[in-house]
Amino acid sequence: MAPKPEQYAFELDRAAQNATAIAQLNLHESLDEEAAYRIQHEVVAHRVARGNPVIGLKLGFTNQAKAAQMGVFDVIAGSLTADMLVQDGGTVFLDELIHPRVEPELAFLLKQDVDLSDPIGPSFFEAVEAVAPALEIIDSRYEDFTFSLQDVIADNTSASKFVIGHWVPTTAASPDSIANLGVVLELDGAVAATGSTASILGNPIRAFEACCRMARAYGFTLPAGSILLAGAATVAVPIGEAGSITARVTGLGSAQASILGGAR
Ligand code: OOG
Ligand code: MG
Repeated sequence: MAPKPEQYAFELDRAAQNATAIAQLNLHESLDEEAAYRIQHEVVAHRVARGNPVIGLKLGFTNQAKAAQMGVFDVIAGSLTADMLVQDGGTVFLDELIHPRVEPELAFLLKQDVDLSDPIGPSFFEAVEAVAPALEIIDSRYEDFTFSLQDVIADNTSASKFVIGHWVPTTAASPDSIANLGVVLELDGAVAATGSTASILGNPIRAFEACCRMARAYGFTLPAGSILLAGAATVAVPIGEAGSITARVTGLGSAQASILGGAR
């Protein structure tokens, strides 16, 4: 008999807690995306039960190069919990992670609850109070960082840690202001990847719309104060033995973290 969703959720949560990879679940053989999101919500419920509330929503595969890197082309969403947030300039501890990779991203801060019963919803500038450069550290709980769409959804989209730089208020006066900004990812001060915010769904403003769409479809909420991660602006880069990671976004600033614990 196939394992129950709560068994999959337990296994994925334990893999994250123990920083030990598990074999790929191959959920695509038996489950659709909706069922995979139900497992994800159970995985997140374990974290919430340990005192780590949900503080935001992240998107994955909003960038073509990144999607091609993993061979998965549908936009996915996951929950960000309080224990995942690393202060800007703070430290990421490798002993909590399996095989982490880092991505430069853009973050949005919601100033109002998004009413998901309204099919049109607020515009980006109505809902988003500020934008910030961000780093996302992803860490698939599957061996070899290999998964199907359903597998990565159930694994809370590999969400692991994230760092937010200084928030910059959005101004309705300049709707194109974040549409095409240069993005650089640095490991130990050396350029590891470059891209543009334009590679995030053609314009990162669309990532806000995608958050609303995914929230409606799969039962996420978007309360005021939520942090949204728009998805990577470049491919993900293994952290390896790097001692520091930095994302720089032209005109917005940077997000940075130190890495401690040596390579695993
Ligand atoms: C899934 C997460 C992808 C992004 O920004 O595209 C993601 C993965 O690649 O493990 O966070
Ligand atoms: Mg990401």
